Amino acid sequence: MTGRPDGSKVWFDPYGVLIHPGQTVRWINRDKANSHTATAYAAVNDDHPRRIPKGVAPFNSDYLLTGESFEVTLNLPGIYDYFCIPHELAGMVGRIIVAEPGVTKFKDYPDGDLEKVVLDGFPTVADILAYGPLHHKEG
Ligand SMILES: [Cu+2]
Repeated sequence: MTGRPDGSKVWFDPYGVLIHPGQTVRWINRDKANSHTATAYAAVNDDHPRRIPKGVAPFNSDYLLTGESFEVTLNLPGIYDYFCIPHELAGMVGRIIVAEPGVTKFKDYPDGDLEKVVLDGFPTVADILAYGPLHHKEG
């Protein structure tokens, strides 16, 4: 989690990652100007549409102050979309793909239930599978 020193822009870096089942993802708030959350798309998280695999317990870091961190271990293959509670509508969202080695295709979630600024914030499944960790071009 990071952002400009004046807080005018915030983002997850990387905002797309590819891991294998059983690996752990850790978010660290490296933004000196803002608190952030890493919150899975799910009904229990502020009534959001579910965008994590069926059967997985939705995660929510709650607010992380500068220097604080949160981690989850993801065992089930699939797409895990998450957002930052205060900055979702600023496009602060991210995507984790959990895939067995060699898997090259996943069914994406329907777009209709999210606003365009949010959808535009996600890296594509194809890019994550092709390039691994994805970083925004500019801060
Ligand atoms: Cu945030």
